[in-house]
Amino acid sequence: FLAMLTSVGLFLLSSCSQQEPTDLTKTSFIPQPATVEATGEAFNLSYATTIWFQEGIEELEQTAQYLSTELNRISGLDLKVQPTDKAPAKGIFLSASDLEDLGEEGYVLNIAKKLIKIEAKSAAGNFYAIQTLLQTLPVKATEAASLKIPTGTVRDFPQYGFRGMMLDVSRHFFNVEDVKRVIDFLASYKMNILHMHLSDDQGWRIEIKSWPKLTEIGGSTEVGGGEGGFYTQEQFSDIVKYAQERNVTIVPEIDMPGHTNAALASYAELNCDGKATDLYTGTEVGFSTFCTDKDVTYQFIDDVVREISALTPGPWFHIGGDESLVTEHDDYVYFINRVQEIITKHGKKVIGWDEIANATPVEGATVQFWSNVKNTTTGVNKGTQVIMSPAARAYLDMQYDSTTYLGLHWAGYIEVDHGYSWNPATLVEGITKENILGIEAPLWTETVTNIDELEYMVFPRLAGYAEIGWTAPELRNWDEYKLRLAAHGKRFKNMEIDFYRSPLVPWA
Ligand code: TNX
Repeated sequence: FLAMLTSVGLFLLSSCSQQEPTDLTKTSFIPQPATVEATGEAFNLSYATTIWFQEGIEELEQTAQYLSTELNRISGLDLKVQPTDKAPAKGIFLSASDLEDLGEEGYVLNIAKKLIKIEAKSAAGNFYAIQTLLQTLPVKATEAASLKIPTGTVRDFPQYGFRGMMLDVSRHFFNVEDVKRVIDFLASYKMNILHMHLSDDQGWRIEIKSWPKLTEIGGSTEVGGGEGGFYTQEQFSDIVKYAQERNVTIVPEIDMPGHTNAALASYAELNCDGKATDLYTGTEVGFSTFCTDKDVTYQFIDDVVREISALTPGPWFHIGGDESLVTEHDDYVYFINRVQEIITKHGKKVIGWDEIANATPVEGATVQFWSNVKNTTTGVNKGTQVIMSPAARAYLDMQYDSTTYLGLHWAGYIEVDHGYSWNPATLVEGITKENILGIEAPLWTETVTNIDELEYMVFPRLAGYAEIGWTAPELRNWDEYKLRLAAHGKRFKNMEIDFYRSPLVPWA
């Protein structure tokens, strides 16, 4: 009854009040779209609005359902989803069409008085148009009047196809619910990758049925000695599905041959001396290594890669490869080359931290630049693509300034403007846009213990990384961006995000 009363109330308000002129170009979109044109009128969202999708396209039905859930949450309305074989006269219409100039992920969002029409080549494009549309509305309907959507047209497409964040669930464990919340954050800013750092010295976080002690022992603790945790394969599949429904691809990482103490503590045979190590709950790096000349090591990796690959429909498998400080150089090269063969055999493409460039990258391999320019340009010279994650600009675990109570600062402080004001295509000499797959902002969690702390390090910087990955550099500048970001402060509050209120941003 209450819901009915609210809907009737909203309807009366929106249909009786005077139509004031609107200006779609004044909406604070993040990421900033390629073009926005305003026509000054309003589309009224009401109980009578139907969400249509082009008949016969299953993915569009799923996208339409997503829109309906989001709009229903915002408005309290109960909007119906319906297939149609021709363009309707009113409502919201999701459709597939060949917009060649806007690429795989581009879209056109046309908002008229009676009809909101989305055209895109893919369901992903429709999904991004929906995110743009949702940013014209409040996160929660606190004022009914704002269920008016300003009319106009947005034509839009991303600069890079890989727009990601990494979450380290090894140093501190984050449960399924936390991970889903992170996926929602990514989706609302048109990011499409969640890289999950699933293993490290301090914890092994994914069930491997053929090697059960990995989680039994290796998953039993975390930094600081807490109880750790892990995802069962069913839970992990649930995360993958949730991500898929939001156009986010999960990139699983098993870090090796270093950063492997949790596995070495679980199985004695993975150690060169045949003795299991002790569990580790500190924060040192670079002290562990798999035994690179034992067959069992590669049998183990084959099993792990096979089981995880079967759970992840995305094209990539991240093999880590960073900071293997106690692995001899030749052993490292031999190891990385053998592991790449295993990844390839299981049908996945290799990603590794920039150190893997020192081995022989396989066809289609990508190096993730985090600190070493020489490694990265070596990779490019050997034919790899690059993911840009420069620690001094894009590490979400770096402190904002010297007063930040969480995080590290080995790569410097990253205030919100510093994190925003760089261009992936010009940051490193010799690495240009053609070499770059995209950008990723990693959150290492040595100091980050729960979802509130995660939010504080991630927000508001994540919005900036989303914009760097999406928006053309000539449309980006800090002085204008900070005003749009300020407007998003209200969205963060309504989403109950515990964000850092940077003094550089004039929060609304
Ligand atoms: C370096 S970045 C690491 C991680 C740490 C991080 C802390 C990288 C590839 N390795 O093991 O967690 O610094 O900022």
